[in-house]
Amino acid sequence: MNISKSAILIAAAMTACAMLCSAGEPKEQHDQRMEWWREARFGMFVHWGLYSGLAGTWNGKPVGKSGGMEWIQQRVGADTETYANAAIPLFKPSPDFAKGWAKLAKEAGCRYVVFTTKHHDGFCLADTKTSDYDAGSVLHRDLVKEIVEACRAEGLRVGFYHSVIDWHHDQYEYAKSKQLPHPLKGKPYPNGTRDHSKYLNYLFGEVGELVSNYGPVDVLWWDYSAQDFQGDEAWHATDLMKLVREKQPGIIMNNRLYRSAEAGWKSMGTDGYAATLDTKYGDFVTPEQHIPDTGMPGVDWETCMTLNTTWGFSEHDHAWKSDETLIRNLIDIASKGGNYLLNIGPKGDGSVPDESIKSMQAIGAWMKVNGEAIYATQASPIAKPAWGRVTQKQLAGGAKRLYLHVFNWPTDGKLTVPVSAKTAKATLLANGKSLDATAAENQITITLPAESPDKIATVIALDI
Ligand code: FHN
Repeated sequence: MNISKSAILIAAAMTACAMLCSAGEPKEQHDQRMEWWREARFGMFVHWGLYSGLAGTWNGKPVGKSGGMEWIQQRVGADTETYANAAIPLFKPSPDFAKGWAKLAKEAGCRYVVFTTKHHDGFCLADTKTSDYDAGSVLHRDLVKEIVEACRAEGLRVGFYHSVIDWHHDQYEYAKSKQLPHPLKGKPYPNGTRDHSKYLNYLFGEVGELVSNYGPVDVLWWDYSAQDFQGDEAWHATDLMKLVREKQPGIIMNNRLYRSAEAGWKSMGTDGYAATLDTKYGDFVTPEQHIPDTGMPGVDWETCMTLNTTWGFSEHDHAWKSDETLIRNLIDIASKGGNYLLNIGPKGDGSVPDESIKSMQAIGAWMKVNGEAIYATQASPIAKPAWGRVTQKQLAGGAKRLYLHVFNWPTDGKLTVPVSAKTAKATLLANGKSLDATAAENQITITLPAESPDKIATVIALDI
């Protein structure tokens, strides 16, 4: 068959295209950049700022018992001056607050920490030249520097959360979006007409400092866009991401400068996530407060979640998730090939609520024994079994190791795994004790001890 020269050229071009992530980055380079993040599986989110000192209380009364108290300015409809006058006196970071965070993250088994350099209220934790609504002007400290140094001292990767929404800046044109929140939403601009491009100059300046002044930054966690205000129109997103990548070539960024199906969001709902991502919009999709039922095959994704119901500290929110829920969430997410970014909301002095410390330490105790079954694993090769979840690793020589995370211990002492294999070797991960495993046609049956060693999740390593 005589294949025309142009057909060969077209096929070659298509192959080259397939090898490139749509942002023009070769696939192997993209995979290499994502490698540490994909292996990490578990990070600590930190929401901390002026709202933390208010602790969900305004004029001596609880603003609410649930929901994000980092939104307190929006929830009470305070302008920036009223909010700042109430909040600043209560925001008194102790000298070594950041070391406490970093030690807790390390103890929990987290591999990276993402913290709020600026949330929607617009207050910057950095000592920035771009604003006097910052820790440098108010506290004569650079809190970003303190946190980065503490995290690095514990060998943790560092991520900057940065809100593009800004309730402080007097040129931020909040009227451009009906969907994004603002304390003055629906009201005329108090300072007359606004010029959003001036806000963008500020945004680029502040982000430019963050990616220039603190050494290698591993993650930039943007937050957030709406369908009616996103991307280049809202944030000059293409140029903003270009600025960041030029300063930090290895950085990993989420998709939240955009909000569209091809950027991994189907709707305004935080559950409207799509397992599609053109990487020009970012490197991972960010399901919030939920775990996609079958994961998000084909894209990198990270579920972010609170320990109770609020991201920022609230003295009224006692709806703490159980250790079982948190550990099984981590396993569930890893079994679907995702990352878990679990949030703490420190108080106004930077101290971490006792309940949060206990939760993170409980996860750490489980990870100390079973971390091998989470770190650097891939999604399960089989559908979710009734007894628990599965993660996997490729072993040298072509063998495969399945990690069987058993939540529901079989009463008859027999665990069936629907995989076919010629040989099977099973051990309890915690102590290396061998277990009897028989390989049949399409399943392997493992004989278990009468009692489950770990009531939350016992891990069996099955080599096939
Ligand atoms: O509005 C924020 C919220 O306060 C919090 O920071 C979460 C974390 O993912 N992001 C936005 C809501 O989606």
